[in-house]
Amino acid sequence: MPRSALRVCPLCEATCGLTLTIEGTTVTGARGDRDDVFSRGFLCPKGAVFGAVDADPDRLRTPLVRRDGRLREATWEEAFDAIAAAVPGITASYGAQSVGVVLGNPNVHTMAGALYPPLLLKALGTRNLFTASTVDQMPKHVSSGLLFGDPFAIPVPDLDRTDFLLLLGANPLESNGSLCTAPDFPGRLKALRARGGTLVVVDPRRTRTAALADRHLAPRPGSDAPLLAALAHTLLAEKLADPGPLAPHLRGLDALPAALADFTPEAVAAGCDLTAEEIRALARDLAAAPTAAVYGRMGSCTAEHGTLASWLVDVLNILTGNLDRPGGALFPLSATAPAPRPAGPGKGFALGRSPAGPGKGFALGRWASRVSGHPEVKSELPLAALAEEIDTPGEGRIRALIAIAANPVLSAPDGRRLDAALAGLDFMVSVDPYLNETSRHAHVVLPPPPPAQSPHFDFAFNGFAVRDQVRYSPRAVPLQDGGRDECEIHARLILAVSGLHGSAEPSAVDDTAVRSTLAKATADPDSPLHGQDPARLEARLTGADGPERRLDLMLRLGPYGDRFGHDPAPEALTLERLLAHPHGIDLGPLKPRLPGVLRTRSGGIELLPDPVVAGLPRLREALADRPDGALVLVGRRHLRSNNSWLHNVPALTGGSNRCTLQVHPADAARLGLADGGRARVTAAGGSLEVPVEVTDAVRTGVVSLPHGWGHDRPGTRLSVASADPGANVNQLLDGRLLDPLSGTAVLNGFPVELVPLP
Ligand SMILES: Nc1nc2c(c(=O)[nH]1)N[C@H]1C(S)=C(S)[C@@H](COP(=O)(O)OP(=O)(O)OC[C@H]3O[C@@H](n4cnc5c(=O)[nH]c(N)nc54)[C@H](O)[C@@H]3O)O[C@H]1N2
Ligand SMILES: Nc1nc2c(c(=O)[nH]1)N[C@H]1C(S)=C(S)[C@@H](COP(=O)(O)OP(=O)(O)OC[C@H]3O[C@@H](n4cnc5c(=O)[nH]c(N)nc54)[C@H](O)[C@@H]3O)O[C@H]1N2
Ligand code: SF4
Ligand SMILES: [Mo]
Repeated sequence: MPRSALRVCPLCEATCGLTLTIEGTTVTGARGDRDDVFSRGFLCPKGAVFGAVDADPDRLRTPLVRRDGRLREATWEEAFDAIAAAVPGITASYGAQSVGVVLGNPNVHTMAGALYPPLLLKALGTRNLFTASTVDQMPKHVSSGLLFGDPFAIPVPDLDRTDFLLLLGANPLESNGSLCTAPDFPGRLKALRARGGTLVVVDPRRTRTAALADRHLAPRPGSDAPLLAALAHTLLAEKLADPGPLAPHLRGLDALPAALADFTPEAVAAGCDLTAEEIRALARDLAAAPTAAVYGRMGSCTAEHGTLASWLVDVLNILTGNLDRPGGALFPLSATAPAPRPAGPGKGFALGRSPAGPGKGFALGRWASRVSGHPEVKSELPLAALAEEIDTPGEGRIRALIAIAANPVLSAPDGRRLDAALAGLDFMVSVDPYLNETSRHAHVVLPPPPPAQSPHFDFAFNGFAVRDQVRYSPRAVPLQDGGRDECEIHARLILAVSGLHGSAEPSAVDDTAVRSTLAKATADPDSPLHGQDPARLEARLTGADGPERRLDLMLRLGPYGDRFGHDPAPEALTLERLLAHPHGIDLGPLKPRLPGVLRTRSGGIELLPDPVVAGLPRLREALADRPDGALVLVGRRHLRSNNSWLHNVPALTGGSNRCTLQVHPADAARLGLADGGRARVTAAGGSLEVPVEVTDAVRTGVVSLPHGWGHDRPGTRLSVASADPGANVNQLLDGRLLDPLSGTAVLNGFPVELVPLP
C-alpha cells in the first residue's frame, strides 16, 4: 500500500510543501500540499519529479576513498579514518590557513549546512572560507551590513500587499525567486496585477517575468547602479522623496543629494541605453504609488557595481518611505532568529576599519586574501580567488580543501584553472551525493542520503520569506543502505579534523553547541533565561537526535519561542508543537521591525556609509562609458534547472533546457550567425564553442548563455549529464572581474567576441 509523507522541497528558495507518495522506500509521486500554510498546493516541474531526483541511480550510496590514485568504494569508518589521518597532520605542519573550506549553494537547503559549518570553521581555525555567496548575493549582505549594521537584515518585497513592484535582474517565473521566499511567485505577481498593482521589470532579456509585466525596460547589462542612482536623483531633485516615519532613524540624508548630484537621468541615459524621459517617468510612478517595493537580485548583484546597485535598491525603498511598512519592503522575523533585542546601538558591521588619520581612505576587510589581497567580507574571501590560493606557492598556501555541497569547477570563474589546482591538493574532502567535476578531485567523498531520507528545516529562507511561518519535515523514508544522515556526516567530519575521531560520538558536537548557547543565554542579563541553571534547561529539550534538539533549542529561544517558561502561551513555539502541525504554522504577514533590527554603531540607518562614498567615483567614471558596439554576455536560468546539479535527471533535461547561446537576430545577421549553427565565444578567460539560438528575447548587443554546464570531464559519474555536457560559461572568465566592495564575481555583462564556425 502506498503511503504519503509531507516534505518541504529543498530544490529552490520557494520552499514549497510537497505531499510525497511512497511505495516501500521509493518516492513514486509528488504533488503540492494544499494544506501547507505557506505554499497552499503550489508545485513546479522540479518539485513534481522529486522522486526522480531522489532515486537518481548515479547518486553515491557509499563513501569513496582514493587508493593508489583511484577513488574506490569504502566504508564510513575507512572514510573518516582517512580524513583523521590527513587533515590534523596538514594543520600541524603548515598551520590552520593551509586548510580551505568551500560551501556551495545546497548548504542553505539542508539542516546540516546550517548547523555545522560554523563549528567546522571554528575547529579548523582557518580564514580561508569561500562560498557561493561571492558568485551570488554578497552585495546584498554588504549593503545591508552597511545600511543596517546586520548583513542578514535584508528587506524583502511585500509581494502580497504591494501596489508597485520594481524588479531588477530577477526572473522569478523561472527561478521561483531568491532572497524573497515566496511559493508560487508567479501567482503572487499575477495577483499583484489583478488587484490593480503595477509590475515593472528591468532585464536585458524579455524573460517570462518581463512578459508578465506592465512595463519592461531592457537596459544594457551592468547599468542598474547608474539607473537606480538616477531614480534616486529624480526623487530628490523633484522633491518626491518622503521617508515619513523613517526620518528620525536616517543618518546621512542631507549629504545624499550631493553624493548623487552627477547622476541625472540625462547623464546616465546613454550608458543605460534608456531615455531620460523613461527614467523620470519611472521615478515619478514609484513615488506616486501608495506602496511600492524595489527588489534587485542576481542580475543586479553579479554585475559591475553590484554592491552600489544593492545599496541603491534600499535607498529607493527608504526615500519613498516604503522600507519597513506593509506593502513596501520589510524585514522578516524567522522563528529561529535570535530573539529581538531592545533597540539601541549595536556592535556594528565591521567591513574593514578606518586607519586613524584623515584622508587615508579606508581599508576593506579585517583581513585580506594572501595572493591578491582581496578584502575579507563577512569572514569570506572571493570564490573567484580560490584557485590562486591553492596554486600559488608560498607560506599560507591552501594544501587541503573541504568542499561541502559545492561544485566550483563549474560555478566559479575560470574552472579550468581551479580544476588543475584541485588536482594538485595534498588532500581534499567532498561532502556530495555526486561524483562530479569538483568531487572527482577529492581523496574522500562523503555522500549524504537523498532528500526523502533527510529531515528538513529552512533555517536560511524563513529569514527572507514574504510571510512569517515555520515548518519542519522529519525524514520521509528511513535511512537506507547503511547511509548516514548528513548532520551525522558533518559532525563526524568535525571530530575527524579536530583529532577526536574515534574518541567522541557525533552527538558530542551537538551537545557542545547546545551547552555553549545555554551558557551564553543564562549569563546574559538581557536574556529571559538569565540566572537559570543551564543543565536543567538542557534536560528539558526534546528531539530524536542532536540536530532536532538543537532545533528545539533555537525555536524555544527564538522570537516566537516558549523561552522555557513554565506556563507558556499555547502558541509559544517548541519542536513538539511544530511536530504537531505537519503543514506548518503561519506566523502572519511581515510586520514593521525598526528600529529593532538596526545594528549600526550609530543605532540609525547609515544612508551614506563610507565604503559607498569611496565607491561612488568608480560609478561616476562609468557615466562616460558609452556603448561601443561590443557584445556583452549575461546568464539565464531554466525552470527545470538547478545550477550545476540537476542535468543528470532525465525528466528535467532536454526540450528548451539546453546550453545554447542566445543572440538577437540583428546581431546574428551582422556577425553571420545562423540559428542552429555554431559559434566560438571568446572572453578574458578563454574560448568556448557553442550552439547558436537566434531569438529576439535578448536585446541587441547582448548574448546569453546559461551556467552549470560543461559536464565533459573524465572521472565523473553523471551518465545522463555527460551525454549532453554543454559548455561551462564560467570558463570565459579569468577570475579578475569582481565587484570591489563585495568580492562578488561579475558574471553578467562582461564583454565577449563571437565568430561563426562552419
Ligand atoms: N556564470 C554564472 N555562474 C554562476 C551563476 C550564474 O548565474 N551565472 N549562479 C551562481 C549561483 S547564484 C550559485 S548559488 C552558484 C552555485 O554554485 P555551487 O553551489 O558550487 O553549485 P551547485 O550547482 O548548486 O552544486 C552544489 C553541489 O551540491 C551537491 N548537492 C546537491 N544536494 C546536496 C545535498 O543535499 N547535500 C550535499 N552535501 N551536497 C548536495 C551537488 O551534487 C553539487 O555538487 O553558482 C553560481 N555560478
Ligand atoms: N529553475 C531554477 N531555479 C533556480 C536556480 C536555477 O539554477 N534554476 N538557481 C537558484 C539560485 S542559486 C538562485 S541565486 C536564484 C536566482 O534567481 P534570480 O535572482 O531570479 O536570477 P536569474 O533567474 O538568474 O535571473 C537574473 C536575470 O538578470 C538578468 N540580467 C543580467 N544582467 C543584468 C543586469 O545587468 N541588470 C539587470 N537588471 N538584469 C540583468 C538576466 O537576463 C536574468 O533574467 O535562482 C534559484 N532558483
Ligand atoms: S518552486 Fe522550488 S521549492 Fe517549489 S516545488 Fe519547485 S523547486 Fe521545489
Ligand atoms: Mo544562488
